[in-house]
Amino acid sequence: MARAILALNTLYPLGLEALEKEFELIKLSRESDPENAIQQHRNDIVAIIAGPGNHVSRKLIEALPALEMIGIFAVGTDNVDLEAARERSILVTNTPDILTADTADIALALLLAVTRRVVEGDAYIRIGKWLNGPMPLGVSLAGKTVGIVGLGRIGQAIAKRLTAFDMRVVYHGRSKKDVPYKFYPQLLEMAQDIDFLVLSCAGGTETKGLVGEAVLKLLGVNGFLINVARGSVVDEEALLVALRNKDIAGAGLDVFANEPFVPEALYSMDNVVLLPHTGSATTETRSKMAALVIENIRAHFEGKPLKTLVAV
Ligand code: 8YV
Repeated sequence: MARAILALNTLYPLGLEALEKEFELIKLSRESDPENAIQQHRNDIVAIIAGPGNHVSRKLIEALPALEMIGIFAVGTDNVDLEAARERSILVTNTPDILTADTADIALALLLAVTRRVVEGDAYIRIGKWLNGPMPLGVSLAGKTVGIVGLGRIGQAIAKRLTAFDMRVVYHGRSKKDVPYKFYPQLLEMAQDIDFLVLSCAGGTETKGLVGEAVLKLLGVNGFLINVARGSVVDEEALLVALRNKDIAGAGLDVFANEPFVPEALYSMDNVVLLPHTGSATTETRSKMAALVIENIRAHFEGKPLKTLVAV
């Protein structure tokens, strides 16, 4: 039996070539009839490679009787039905740690960009507006309070950077941690005490719609929201209303509910900065992430221990 890998993601920039000698690769983006390609190879597919945009559903897992492992090209695992994987003892791996610094940097980039009007300022020069006078003023960061939702590895790296900017950090999450920042068991309470809300928690059912109308109202007219977690954590409709009505001052968003589709209403708002899910998008980090996905797959099929197994 040929061993096949169903590649829902191409592991850019490294590519899948390293696996080509050992496995048949089914690159779904290249298939004219993806459903048919899966059906044809269903008994041979031993591994799936998937990025955050690729939903590895119970239906897909159950359709593949030889499936042994799922290699996620991300730290987040919300795109995989982990329960369906557990029931079949299918191993799941992800890419933690190596993307922490870059993702934390993007949170800071968004915070700076939206408060100091960086994108707006760039356009101001390019379209010749500076010649007619100065642009509107921005908002200071030093001395302000930031509430982080999800103080995991990425959240802590964001906190470290914020501290260097002379900001006060507080946080909300599932549990209190051994850190020098104030913990809020209730998000609503934290929202009314902060200037900026930064989301760096896991996606999935537990955090779905966590930030809705009530949180945004408490964040307030001078508050900014930064999301480098998952679009699902925010009630996108409520956010659009809050931004339109100026219930909050602005937002920096790297993630959206239905990527790559972004609500068009956001395009024309100058109090938002938008990025196409680029938290880990550097050549260095994406190369390391791709290498780790490949390393885990190889290790499994050579009977060696996996480097970054997700507890399912
Ligand atoms: C993705 C991410 O890995 O790690 C995550 O959970 O969301 C990103 O870093 C990246 O978009 C690659 O597809």
